[in-house]
Formats: sequence, C-alpha cells, structure tokens
Amino acid sequence: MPKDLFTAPDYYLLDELLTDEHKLIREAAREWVKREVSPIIEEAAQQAKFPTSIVKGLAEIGAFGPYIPVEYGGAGLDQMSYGLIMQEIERGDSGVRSTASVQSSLVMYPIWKFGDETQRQKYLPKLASGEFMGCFGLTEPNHGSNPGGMETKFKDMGDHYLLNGAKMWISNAPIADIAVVWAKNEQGRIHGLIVERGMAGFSTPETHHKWSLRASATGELIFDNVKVPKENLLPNKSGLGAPLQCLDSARYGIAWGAIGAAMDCYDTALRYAKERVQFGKPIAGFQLQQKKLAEMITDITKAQLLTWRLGTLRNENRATSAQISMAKRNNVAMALQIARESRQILGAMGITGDYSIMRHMMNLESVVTYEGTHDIHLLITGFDITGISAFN
Ligand code: TGC
Ligand code: FAD
Repeated sequence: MPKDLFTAPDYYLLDELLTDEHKLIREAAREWVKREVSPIIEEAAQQAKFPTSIVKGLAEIGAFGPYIPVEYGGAGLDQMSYGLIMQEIERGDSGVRSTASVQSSLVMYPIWKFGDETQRQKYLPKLASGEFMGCFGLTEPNHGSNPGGMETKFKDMGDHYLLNGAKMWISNAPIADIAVVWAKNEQGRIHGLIVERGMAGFSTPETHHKWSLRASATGELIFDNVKVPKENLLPNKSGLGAPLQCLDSARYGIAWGAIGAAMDCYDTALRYAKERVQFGKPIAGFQLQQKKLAEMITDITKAQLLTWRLGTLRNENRATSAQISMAKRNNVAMALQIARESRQILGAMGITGDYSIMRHMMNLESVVTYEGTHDIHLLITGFDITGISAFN
C-alpha cells in the first residue's frame, strides 16, 4: 500500500467549532491511524484476519470507552471527542472502528449504565486497557431487524441461570473474553447477561467468507445449557429499551465514523484526479470528474455539520434516538455513494488493494446494514414525525 498521504477536508472551517482539546485528541488518533493502521490494514483485510497488534494502540488513544469515567479506566471525554476518535479510526478502516464501537458502546456502556458497582470494577478497567475484549449479542438467526422477537432464553435455577439459544453476526465474537448477551427470562422480559469465555456450553464459531469488514472478526455465540452465575445479570435496566439505548451510543459513533471513510475516499480520488493525465490533461480538469468531486465535498460538509450539531446535543443530553438514526442513515449512505464515485475516478486502479477505496466500499455494505438497516432508520424517522409505527 502506498504511503498514507491523507489530508482531511474542512471546507466550512468547522475546526473553528472545536476546542483545542478536541483537536489534540483528533490529531493523536489521526497520527496513530497513519502510523499503526494504514501500513497493515490492507494485508489484514486481504487475509481476513483481525490485526491483534492494534488493540494496545486503540486503548492508548482512548478508543475503548472514550466517555466512560476515568475511575473505571475510561478516558472521561465528551461526546464530541468520542465522535472525532471514531471518525479517525474509520478513516483507516470500518472494521477497526467496529472493534472500538463494540468494546465501548455495546460492552462497556451497558456494564457502566446497567451493571452494579462490582461488575463495573471487575470488567471496565480491563476492557478499557484492552486486556479484555468484549462482544454484544442481540441479533439471532431468525431475528435481525426485529430483536424483540428473540428466542434466546434463560431459566432461574435457584443458584444460577441456565442460558440457551444462539446469536449470529456478532462482531468481535471469536476474540472476545466476555459477551454482553440479551436474552428473555421465563416471563419473556429481556435482560442483559455477562457470559465469560470458558463457561461450559458457550462457544463462538467464526463466520468466514465475508467480502466486507474482513479485518474485523465476526462470529456466532452458541449457548448450550450455559450456567451463568446470578451475579452476571445486569440489574439496573431490562426490556428491549436497554440494548436499544446501547445502540444509540454506537450509532452515534458510526455517524462520525462514516464521515471518516468518506473523507478518505474523497481525498484519495481528488489527489489521483489531479495526477492522472488522459487526453493530454489531468482528469480533474474534466467537468464530469469535477461534478463528482464537487458533490462529494458538498455531501461531506453537510454530514459534518449534521454530526457536529448532533455531538453538541449529545453533550447536552438532548439528542433523541430518532436524531441519531437520521445521522447514521444519512452519513453511511453518503459515504457509500462517495466510495462508489471515488472508485470510478480511479478507473481500474480503484479495484486494487493499492488504494483504500474498494475496501471502504465493501466495508460500508456492512455498516449500512448493521446497527439498524438503512430502511429501518428511515422507518424510525417516519415513526418520529408521524407518530405511526410502520414496522409491523
Ligand atoms: P419498540 O416497541 O419501538 O420499542 C421497545 C422499547 O424500546 C424503547 N426504544 C428505545 N430505547 C432507547 N433507545 C432507542 N433507540 C429506542 N428505541 C425504542 C421503546 O420506547 C420501548 O420502550 P418500552 O419501555 O415502551 O418497552 O420496539 P420494536 O420491537 O417495535 O422495534 C423497534 C426497532 C425496529 C426500531 C428496533 O427494534 C430496532 O432498532 N431494530 C434494529 C435492530 C438493530 O439495530 N440491531 C443492531 C444489532 S447490534 C449491531 O448491529 C452491532 S454492529 C457493531 C459494529 O460492528 O460496529
Ligand atoms: P433482516 O432483518 O432480515 O432484514 C432484511 C431486509 O429487510 C433489510 O433490507 C431490512 O431493512 C428489511 N426489513 C426488515 N424489516 C423491515 C420492515 N419492518 N419494513 C421494511 N423493511 C424491513 N448484531 C449484533 O447483535 N451484534 C453485533 O456485533 C453485530 N455485528 C455485525 C457485524 C456484521 C459484519 C454484520 C453484517 C452484521 C452485524 N450484526 C450484529 C447484525 C446486524 O445488526 C443485522 O444484520 C441487522 O440488524 C439486520 O438484520 P438482518 O441481517 O437479519 O436483516
């Protein structure tokens, strides 16, 4: 892979809206991605291998629990900083951002928000340092967009719970030390349970042959009469709203992350278009290519503004779930469109691993599906503005 020459576009001078601390945090993440991710990520994706070497660095730049309080090992940062870190990581690769999203928003967040003090002390510092990796089991073979129908269940056996069922499409599953698993009790109420690797009857087979997120490990979670200690139930929130609240935090990070992937594709295509000569002049001089590039920077700028405002609302604890859905949906679709257009600007070179664009494009096919599909987020907006649910 050629040297990473990334320069971030800031067409509307949005840096002026950030504090010096935000810019320092972003620069640290940006430099780390250039140094540690860019040189190895293409090979990891080609080999379909999660690059374990990056775990320590992710912890060091604060990507594991950016907003989790320092007393639990988190970085104690605000929501804008969290977003900026996700943007920079996904500029490198959506799969690496997935690893960080899952660890932070889908594992540390529920333990912090819905766990008791013993659970927080036991797990959060180890997750923040990367000593423990976690995963989040909501989706099942028969229940993706409709997680409320889940079949995974647990039974109260007096001194422990007995867990049975299966989850699939679980990011980090093959490398996880713990899993936050959503399952129904005998009354049909959804609860979160912490399942640890090594518990008898618990296995995490890897999902192979993905054309997308190849540098992220995906797998199943199988529970065959797993005895889960009672102290591993998250006591402070139950019902479908609990996992959905975690998803709000992760979807917010994805809204930022998608901008990173889009910026990388745009920056690569712009540089290439200025250098590639056809018919005696750089292809950047042809109107059709300028249209593509001009529309890209317009769409990136709109997404940056949307997301900056969402970050401000999140910092004030005023962002609604529907606002987060709108940003996740808009920004991922925007990034996917930019990846496709950028790929065309590079012609045949665009399909090779010499450039990051095709990898981003394939990754974004997962990002547009997970954490709520493009269509589901549209229906969430539809529900929000009409008051009528079109889900069922
Ligand atoms: P519905 O009846 O609307 O809601 C059930 C309860 O949940 C509450 N609620 C929320 N609470 C917090 N945050 C949200 N975003 C919430 N949305 C809804 C709601 O108020 C209600 O509470 P209560 O007290 O009245 O019971 O639920 P529904 O069954 O009709 O479904 C709604 C729907 C379709 C929007 C939801 O289920 C959904 O979002 N589906 C998409 C599923 C999804 O996003 N799965 C993601 C799996 S994890 C993943 O993909 C990780 S990839 C990570 C990576 O690699 O980066
Ligand atoms: P389905 O729900 O079967 O949907 C199929 C199609 O039907 C979609 O286009 C959808 O929009 C549409 N559709 C469904 N319902 C409606 C409706 N009511 N109205 C209109 N259209 C509808 N899950 C986890 O729990 N944890 C993870 O860590 C995780 N990581 C993932 C990693 C990867 C790489 C991928 C690809 C997925 C991951 N997922 C994870 C699962 C992901 O969240 C689901 O794939 C997603 O929620 C969609 O579910 P589904 O694939 O079963 O699609």
